[in-house]
Amino acid sequence: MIKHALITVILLAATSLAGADSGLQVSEPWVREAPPTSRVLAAYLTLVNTDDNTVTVTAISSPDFKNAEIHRTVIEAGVARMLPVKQLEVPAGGQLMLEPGGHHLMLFDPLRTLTAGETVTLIIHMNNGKQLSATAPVIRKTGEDHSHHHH
Ligand SMILES: [Cu+2]
Repeated sequence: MIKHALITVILLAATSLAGADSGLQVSEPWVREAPPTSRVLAAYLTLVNTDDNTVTVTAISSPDFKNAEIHRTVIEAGVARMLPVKQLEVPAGGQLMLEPGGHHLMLFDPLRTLTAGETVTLIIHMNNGKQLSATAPVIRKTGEDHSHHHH
């Protein structure tokens, strides 16, 4: 499918944007498509640290939204709740996944309508002052409640 090929190209482009000197790379960023009236979207990605030191991510922002927050989903007494996360530590030579049911990025108040196939720019801010940008495709996922989905 042409659409699928396009998404693959975007993913490759996002990967090649990785800052060689920041020690951090972004793998497979994506944004879950939401109904057009939705003011909140969720984004997921994997942060890969190729450096010898821990890299601390202090924020992830997007010029396509008014605001963004890093969250963590926790289950308390059988109820899923989301807690804001101040920073993410990516271990040296390791990775940290933002995925459904775990850490994720909440994007608030989109500045344009984002349907599947469009892309969102994400900026990863590190505590060393460096930034890394990634292009995340908006993807339609249907079916089960992914907040309770496990691989
Ligand atoms: Cu959240």
